[in-house]
Amino acid sequence: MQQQAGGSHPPLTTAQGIPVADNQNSLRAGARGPTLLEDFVLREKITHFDHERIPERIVHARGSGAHGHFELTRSLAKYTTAKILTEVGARTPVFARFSTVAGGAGSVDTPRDVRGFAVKFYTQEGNWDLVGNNIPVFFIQDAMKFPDVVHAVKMEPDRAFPQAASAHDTFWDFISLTPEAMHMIMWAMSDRAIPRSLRMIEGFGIHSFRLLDSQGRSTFAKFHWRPELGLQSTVWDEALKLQGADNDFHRRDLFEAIQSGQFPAWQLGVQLFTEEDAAKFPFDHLDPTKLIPEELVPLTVVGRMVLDRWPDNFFPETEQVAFCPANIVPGIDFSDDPLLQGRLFSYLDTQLSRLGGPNFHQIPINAPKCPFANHQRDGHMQMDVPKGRVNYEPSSLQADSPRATPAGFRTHTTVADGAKVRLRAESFADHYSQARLFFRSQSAPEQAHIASALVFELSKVETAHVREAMVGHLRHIDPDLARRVADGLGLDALPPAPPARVPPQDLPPSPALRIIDRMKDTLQGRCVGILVHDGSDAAAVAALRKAAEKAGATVKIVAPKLGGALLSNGRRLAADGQLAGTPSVVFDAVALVLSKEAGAMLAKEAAAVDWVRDAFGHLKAIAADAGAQAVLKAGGVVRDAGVVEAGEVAAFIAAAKTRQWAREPKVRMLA
Ligand code: HDE
Repeated sequence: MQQQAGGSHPPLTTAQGIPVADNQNSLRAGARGPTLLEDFVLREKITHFDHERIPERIVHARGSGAHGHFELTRSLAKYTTAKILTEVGARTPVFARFSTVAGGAGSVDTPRDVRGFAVKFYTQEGNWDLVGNNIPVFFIQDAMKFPDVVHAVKMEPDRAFPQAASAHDTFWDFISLTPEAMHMIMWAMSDRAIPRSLRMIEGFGIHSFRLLDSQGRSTFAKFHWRPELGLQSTVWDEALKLQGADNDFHRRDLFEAIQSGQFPAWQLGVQLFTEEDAAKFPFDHLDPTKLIPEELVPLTVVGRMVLDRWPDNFFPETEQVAFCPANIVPGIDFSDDPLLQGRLFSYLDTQLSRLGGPNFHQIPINAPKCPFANHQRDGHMQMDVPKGRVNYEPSSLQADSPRATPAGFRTHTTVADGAKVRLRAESFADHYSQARLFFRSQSAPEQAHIASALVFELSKVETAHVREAMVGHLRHIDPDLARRVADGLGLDALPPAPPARVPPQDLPPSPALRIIDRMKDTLQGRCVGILVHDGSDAAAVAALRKAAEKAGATVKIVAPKLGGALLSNGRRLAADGQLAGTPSVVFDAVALVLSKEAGAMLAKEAAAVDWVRDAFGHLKAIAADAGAQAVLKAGGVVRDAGVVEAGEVAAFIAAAKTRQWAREPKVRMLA
C-alpha cells in the first residue's frame, strides 16, 4: 500500500532520536529467515507498546475530560482570601473529567451509576481540585467503609461479573446491611443516575468546606455546579439500549459538542453558612449522607465554567490527570467530615501506584500553571533539573532558594481536643429522614422511576433475604414505596423493617431536588434524527431540519444506506447514519419523511419498526408524514400530543423540547 503523499513529515526516529529507515519490516537473516535480536528498532517499539497501559483508576476508571476556563462573576471577598473566589472577571484555566464509578476503563457510558465531576482549577495560587459527583450525598459516612462499598459494587470476585452494574447480590447485600446508605440509594435509583449527557448533569462537592477570610474567620461552603443546558436524563430502557447502540455515547456527545463549538457550561453556586447556622440544622452537615436543602440555605451563583477544548490526546491528559481533594489554595480549608478526611489521604496515595512515582505533578496536565518550587528532589521520572547546592531549609548558601511565605496556606484553628475514639457521632444516626425527604420531594413520575429501578435492581439479586432486607428499609423511608417495590418483586407480605436508631422525621419537601420539573424545555444541545429513503418529500425534510436547527438542535439524517436517499426533488441527501447502526435511542426526538412505497417497505424492516417503537416507548416526540404511517402502525405507535404530522413543524418542535411524560403510563408498567 502506498501512503498518501504531501505534507512535510518529520523523520520517524527511535526514542533515542535515531532515524528509522524501515518501519514495516523487522530485521531478518534472509527474507524468509529468523528475526535477529540485534533489531533495536523492533525491540524498542514492541517494548514500549508492551508497557503502554498503566493501572486504571480503582474507581471512576471510565471517564472523559476537557479543557476550559472558569470565570468568577461574584466576589466572595467577604468570606475568603482565595483569589479564584475574589477576582471577578479573572479567567482561570480548568481541566474537567467526568466519569462513571463502578465500571472499568473500557466499560459503557450509560449504566445506572453515580457520575464523577472533577475539576482542576489552575489558579495563580496553586491547583485547586474540586473532586465531586453528580449526586450531593454519598453511600457511607466514614472513609473506613470505602473499600467495602467499592468491592461490593464492582464485579463479584469469583465470577468476574457483572461489569459496571449495581444490580447484583454483593452490592445489595452490603447496602441492606448499611442503613447510612439509604439516602444515597434513593438518588442512585433516581433518574440522576442515568443522565442523557455529561453536559446535562449537576455537580456537587458534597462535603462542607471552609472559606477563610484574612483574619482566619471561617464560613462553611458547599459547592454546586449547575448545567446551563438544564438537567436531562434518559429513561431506563433507553439507557439499557444505548449500551448496545453506542458504548461511548457520553464521550462522543461531549466530543461532538466541543468540536462543533457548542461549549458546555456550568454555573458555580455556593451555599454559605456559619457554625451557628449549622447548629440549628436538623442534621449534621459534617455527615456526607446529608444535604442542605436549598430552601434552607439558598444557592448563590458566583461563577461560570466553560469547556471549550477537547484534549489533544486522551492518555497524557484525561488518563494521567490526577485529582486530589487535598489540593486547595489559601483561603479555602477542609471541614471535619470523616469521609473527606479519609479522601485527603487516598488520592495522593493512589496516584503513586497509578502514575508510578512521586513526580506525577510534573506531567503537564497535573503541573500548576503558577511558579512552584520546593526542596523535593529525585524519584522516578524526575523531569526537572534543579540548579544550585541547596536542597534543604534552613539554609544560607543560596539567595534564590525557596522559603516559606507569610502569604502561604494556613489552616483554620479549629479546636480539637476530644478523646481518641473509634466512634460514630450520635448526630450521624438518622439514616432515613433525608431519604424520605428526597423521595417525597419528587414528582409522581420520578417516584415511579425510583420504585421501578429498585424493582429492576433487586430482581437481579438471587438471594431472597437480601431483597427482603432492602424492602424492610424502604418501610422507614416511605411505606407506599415499600409496598410498590414488594409488589413489583412479587413478595406476598411486607418484610419487617429493621430497628431504626432514630425514628425518621418528616422534613419539609424540597422541590429543588427534582429533575423532571426542573428540566428546561429546550432543543439546545439536543439532537433530532430524520429518517428518509428514496422519494422522501424534500420540502418536508428541509422544513423540519430548518425549524429544529433554529431551535438549537443538531439534526442528523438517517437512511437505510449511508449514501443517503434520492429525494422528491431529484437531489441526493447524504445520510449521517445508516439505519441499522443508528437506532432512535441516540436522538432526543425523531421525524420520518417517507414515500408511500418506502413506508410500506420499511414497515417490514425491524430496524425501522424498532426506531419508532423505541422513540415512542422512550417518550420522545415523533413527526411522521402520510408515507411513514405504515411504519408507525407496525411499531404500535398511536397518536398523542407528542406524535404529530410531519407538516406540523411548530407542534413537533414544541413537543421535541421535552419528554412526553403523560405517555409513560400507557407504554410501561411502572412500579
Ligand atoms: Fe473518590 N477516589 N474516594 N470520591 N473520586 C478516586 O482517586 C476515595 C468519594 C471521586 O476523574 C480515586 O485518582 C475514597 C466521594 C471522583 O480522576 C481514589 C473515598 C466523591 C474521582 C478515591 C472516596 C468522590 C474519584 C481513584 C471515601 C465525591 C475520579 C483514582 C473516603 C465527592 C477523579 C483516583 C478523576 C477517584 C478514593 C469517596 C469523587 C481511590 C477513599 C465522596 C470524581 O483515590
